[in-house]
Amino acid sequence: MFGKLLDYSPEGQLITLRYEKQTAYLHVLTDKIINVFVPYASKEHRSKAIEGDKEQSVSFTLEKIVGGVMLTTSFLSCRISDDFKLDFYDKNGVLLCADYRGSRVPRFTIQESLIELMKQEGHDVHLTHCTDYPVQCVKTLDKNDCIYGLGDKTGSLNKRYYEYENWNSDIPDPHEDSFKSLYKSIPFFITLKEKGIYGIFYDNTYKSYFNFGKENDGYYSFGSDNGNLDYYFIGGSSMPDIVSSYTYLTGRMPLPQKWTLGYHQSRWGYDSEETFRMIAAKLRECRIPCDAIHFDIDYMERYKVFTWNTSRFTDPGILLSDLKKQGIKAVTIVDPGVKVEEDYPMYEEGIANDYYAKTPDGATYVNAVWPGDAVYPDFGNPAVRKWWGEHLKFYTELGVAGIWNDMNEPASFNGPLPDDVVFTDEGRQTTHAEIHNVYGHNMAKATYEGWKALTGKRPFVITRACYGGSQKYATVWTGDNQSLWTHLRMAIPQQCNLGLSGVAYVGTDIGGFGADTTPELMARWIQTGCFSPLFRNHCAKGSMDQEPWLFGEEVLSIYRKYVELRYSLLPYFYDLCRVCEQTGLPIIRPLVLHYENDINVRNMNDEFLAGESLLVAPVVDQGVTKRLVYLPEGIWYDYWSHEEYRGGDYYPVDAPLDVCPIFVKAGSVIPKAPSQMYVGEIPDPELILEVWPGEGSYVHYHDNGEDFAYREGAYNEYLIENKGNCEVNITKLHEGYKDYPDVRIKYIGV
Ligand code: MIG
Repeated sequence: MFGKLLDYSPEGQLITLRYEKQTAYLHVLTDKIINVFVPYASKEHRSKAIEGDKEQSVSFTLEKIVGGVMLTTSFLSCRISDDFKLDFYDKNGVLLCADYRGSRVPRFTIQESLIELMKQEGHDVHLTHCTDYPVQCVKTLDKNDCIYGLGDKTGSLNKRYYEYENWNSDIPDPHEDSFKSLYKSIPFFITLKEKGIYGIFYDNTYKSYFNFGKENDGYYSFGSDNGNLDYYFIGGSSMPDIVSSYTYLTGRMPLPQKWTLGYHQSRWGYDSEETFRMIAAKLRECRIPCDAIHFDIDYMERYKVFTWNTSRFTDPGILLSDLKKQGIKAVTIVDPGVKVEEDYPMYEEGIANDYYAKTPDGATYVNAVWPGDAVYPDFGNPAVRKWWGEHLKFYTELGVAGIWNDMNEPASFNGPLPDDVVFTDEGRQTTHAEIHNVYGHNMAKATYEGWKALTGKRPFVITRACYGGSQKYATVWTGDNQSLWTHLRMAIPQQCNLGLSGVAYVGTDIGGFGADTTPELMARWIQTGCFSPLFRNHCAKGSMDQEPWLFGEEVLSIYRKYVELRYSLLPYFYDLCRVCEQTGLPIIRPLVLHYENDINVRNMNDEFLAGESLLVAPVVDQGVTKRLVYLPEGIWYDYWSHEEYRGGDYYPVDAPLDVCPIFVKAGSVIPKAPSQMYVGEIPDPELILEVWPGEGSYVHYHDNGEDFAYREGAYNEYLIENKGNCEVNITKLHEGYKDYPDVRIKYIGV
């Protein structure tokens, strides 16, 4: 395809490779990140994920070798050969990743004669597993390679042997392991080898395909329908190092407001002032801590965004301020689809300014969503983002505290948007085919920036659809799951892989969105869910109510126990957010992130870490009251009984309905808060430091939890050294905020 390498020329850190049939580029961004670029569609990268110049000045060498050129940084080498074959090596010369040179051979073909018959019965028949895409890259796989990441895909943690597609999709059917796409497209994956590790960020927004060894055990491929071959090869010394480089490239979750880490109550179907007042009152009556109630589409006037129904709500401003007095904030849903209706200002203004997507012949493109016929704001246009952002004033003025962006795949009720619908990509005209996977990203960006400008506070934006890099703007949830045990189980690898893909602020609908939950499932879901950064019970209209008090006394008290656990751990979660902002490390982590050399955790689907100190092994199966827990190397303590365990082994652990097995790593310091009904109920709470046996050190972060003053230094940072034997040293690493009124040290296990 490329032919022979004719010559190569470096210009700064960009190397132009001239081949017989095509020119390609390698760009050394850092000693660990090399961009590979073949400009099939455009000379520019046009990345939506990466903002700003990520090149750090580093030295590297280029050396002519037999059959090609060797590029070497202090961390990586890349052998560049004819036909644009690239082979990456670590700094010791160990091969990490080679381009595949053989011909493609499917592991599986189907008997021709059966195809028609199978299709008639409705089977999904693949004629060949060797589809070629216009943009494509095939790389070798070693026997024990495991693959992680790729965002919100269903199925297991390890993506080896599976295939996926990136095409943001709103699929209301129960999400299954075999689904190729869901709402998000995050083309980043990490390959963990027996020895060695690397990541690849394939920055292409068109419909993309990933086949991780399903076609053939010896190679994997990624490709797209259109666009450039534009990927970043990321080397690193460990998985955290890779995640850190990926988030250096695409951005990190900014520190959220503290209250957003509290409990959220939601339901599609809360549709009147009385309902919201009743829910708030019930939460308080049942002593369930809660910081927010979500307003789903029924608060609007006929599903028109930027309106509020005034027959079912006498005065939303008063309602919201009454809720706020109880410590409960309002988060409102805002969908992208704008109702086609004369005299509706959003519609009229958008039409007058040409702010909606168009058909190829220049008419406004109309499809349908909740409000009926609807038009799609062209969020790739900066003027549209600004306009939308300014309109958010409607919500800020009423006292709304956060925005929940839904349906932004974008979803459509009248069939999918055709590929050729015309959108804008910044200054340039483009098509739905290219913009689809970043539509949610651009909407979240509009919401984030608009909200920030209006309030000066850290915006709380939730989005359903996103692309790589959306973590800079929004929190995500995994969309319409169902009240199924399989979905509770799936939530673990799904959130872990989102975290490895840079999206740290994640959650699933606790209790399940569709279908009806059972008391037992609810009890188990709250136990896992209380570790999700986004901690929200939500369910669908048409399914049974699932507020915590509807399952009897036993479940209510279990529910309360875990919401209280979460509230006590808020300083710890907030610290994890700070770590995430600085390093990109997620909050919910698969064990493999910290124990990558332990082969027992490479396929660990039913345990996870919350930060480095807590290991959670929830029950995710009906009727189970005892389970096997694997603990990686080191000493661990049962959170509840303080019993000591030696890591590197499996242990049977009791888990009656009210117990979620949790283990604390020896030497941990866990910062905790006194119990509160909402963040800020106690204006200036004390800090409780739980000090576990063993030695270790911990950095605790403290600020006002709301605005951006911390970026000017208004925060405190404390280094807490656990010296073992009930000895602790606290030093201030940074001072710019008030101290705690009191710091209480609780030694565990003495
Ligand atoms: O077509 O707004 O995923 O959380 O409750 C359904 C109604 C639209 C889908 C979201 C869900 C939300 C629901 N929405």
